[in-house]
Amino acid sequence: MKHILLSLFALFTTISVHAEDGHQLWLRYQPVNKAKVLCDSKSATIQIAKQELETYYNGAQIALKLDATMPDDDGYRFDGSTLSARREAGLLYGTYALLRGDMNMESHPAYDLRLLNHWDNLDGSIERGYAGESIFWKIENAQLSTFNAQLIEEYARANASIGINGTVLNNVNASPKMLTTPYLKEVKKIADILRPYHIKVYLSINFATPMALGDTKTADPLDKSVAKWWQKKAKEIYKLIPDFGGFLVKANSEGQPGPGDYKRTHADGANMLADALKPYKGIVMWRCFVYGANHKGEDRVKQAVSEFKPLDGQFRDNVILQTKNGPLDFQPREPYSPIFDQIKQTPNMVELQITQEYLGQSRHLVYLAPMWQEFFSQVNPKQLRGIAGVANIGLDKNWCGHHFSQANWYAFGRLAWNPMLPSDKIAREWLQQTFTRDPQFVNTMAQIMAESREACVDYMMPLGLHHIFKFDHHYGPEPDGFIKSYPLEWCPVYYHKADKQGVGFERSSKGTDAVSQYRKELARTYDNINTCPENLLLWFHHVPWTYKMKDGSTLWESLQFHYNRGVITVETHHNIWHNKMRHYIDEQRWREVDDRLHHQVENAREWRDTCLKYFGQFANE
Ligand code: GCV
Repeated sequence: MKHILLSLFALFTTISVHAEDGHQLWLRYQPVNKAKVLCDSKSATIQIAKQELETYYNGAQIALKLDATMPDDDGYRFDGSTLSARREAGLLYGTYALLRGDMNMESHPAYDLRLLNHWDNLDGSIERGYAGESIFWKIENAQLSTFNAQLIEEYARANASIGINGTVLNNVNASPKMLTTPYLKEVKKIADILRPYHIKVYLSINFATPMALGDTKTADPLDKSVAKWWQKKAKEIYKLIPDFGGFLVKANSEGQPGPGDYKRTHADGANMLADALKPYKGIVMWRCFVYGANHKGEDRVKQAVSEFKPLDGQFRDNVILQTKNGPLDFQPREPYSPIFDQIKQTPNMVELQITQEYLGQSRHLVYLAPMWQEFFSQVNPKQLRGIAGVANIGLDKNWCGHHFSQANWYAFGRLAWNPMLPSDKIAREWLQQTFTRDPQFVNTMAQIMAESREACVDYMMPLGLHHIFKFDHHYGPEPDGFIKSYPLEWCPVYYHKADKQGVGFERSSKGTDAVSQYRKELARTYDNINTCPENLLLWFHHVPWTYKMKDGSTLWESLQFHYNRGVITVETHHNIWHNKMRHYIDEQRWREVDDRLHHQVENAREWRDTCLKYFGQFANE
């Protein structure tokens, strides 16, 4: 820790004259070096808190106190002179709250589980990563090579500063190698660095690992040799990492192995793993992102409920179901996943995607907090056990590829702590810490951030259109996309169903009846074309081109309006940044953002032109 602070200090002294590369994220505190910090404990966590406060706190004196009467583990209270918490973690979170100028005297997290999910492969590549290679995994000369320990500590500090307390270190499309001893030893080294920052490590596992490694003949969860293998493996893991968090599992989904390969259920599979982890208090996070297996042919957005609802109540108490916010796949706008209405006895976690797979990746400025808040306005945050975010972090100097993509990492952490925090407040907090406190800059950019997600929906897929991306890499439009050898659920034409009558997917009671998976009042609202919110119209209905929208325009006119509005909005954003924002901040970051905004405008125009040309063929027939 000491060396990080010293090197950061050295950096600060040169910052004012040199360009900034964004590596410091929102942690650009200026050293004050005047606070006296009183505390008894010498633990590593307290030492971190102490050093941060001694260096950066702008008060004369502060005491850190462990207080067993505090209501939860991670919350903190500050009375003007003493920062109290039940555990050291709370003191650390309170420290960072003070440093960001948060005057909230008492704060408690909504969830115990606030996790990042890294889709990092063991060869260093990252699935849906747009900011360079993995910070954890690297192969050199065909050998596993170790990570940069200082970088991992910086990562830990950044996460602790926003309250994240767990991380899954590898891709859900997991390699069986992950659980071999050389890799587990690396995991132990990472866990040792993260521990003082109160971040637990978790691993994604490949369900067929024992068989793939040649240790068992099958991966059948009801086979004794298989269960035994997992128990032994759990013992090995916990010997190395006593506070290991548990497993994240993608099973029988997109080609991954799972209990279904042996005609067993997801509950059979999850419970077998849960039993292996139970003696050590480990958990299993079992993903509900499944389609194309048992319910092949059914509307894809219905399949998770069809698969998991009959299993509700059959899971061990250390299993949590982890489900994406929407029923399809991290689209710019989706209704929430009805799993959250249907699964009542098993704890649920929501999985959000910080990396912008479908929202312009790290090339578009799209602030995601408003989208996540839309989810929390539909699904009561209190009914969830935890929250996971698919990380957008890589080896790029600025961690996230786009300077403004850092805001999504930051916002995820802040919302995981308190899902009710307004997205505008988070944006302002982040802008002030990351760029400047100048109110002109902050007001303007907060406004741009607030508009950015709706602009993206407008220029990509307005009015409930979805999944009309280019194949595989999901960047740019391909509304005519159809590949015969691909599953239909990967083809854009399956989703928009444009023909000369209209456009949209009929999921009402007249169609696939996906609406019936929602709670009653909403099911009724979505079912009726006249009450269905217009921003989800084509998600739930196949709508005639001449359909009259609420403002009197036809559907086709409205579609054109939205695509054009999206483009105009990002053109305006770019103009403002280009012409007005330069003198507020350092040249390097200004230029890098400017380049990306320029590109974003071009890409938005491509979306508009391609989609309107394609849909126009039908609409104007
Ligand atoms: C990790 C989508 C993505 C895949 C991802 C998958 C999942 O299909 O395109 O890259 O795989 O979701 O969440 O499992």
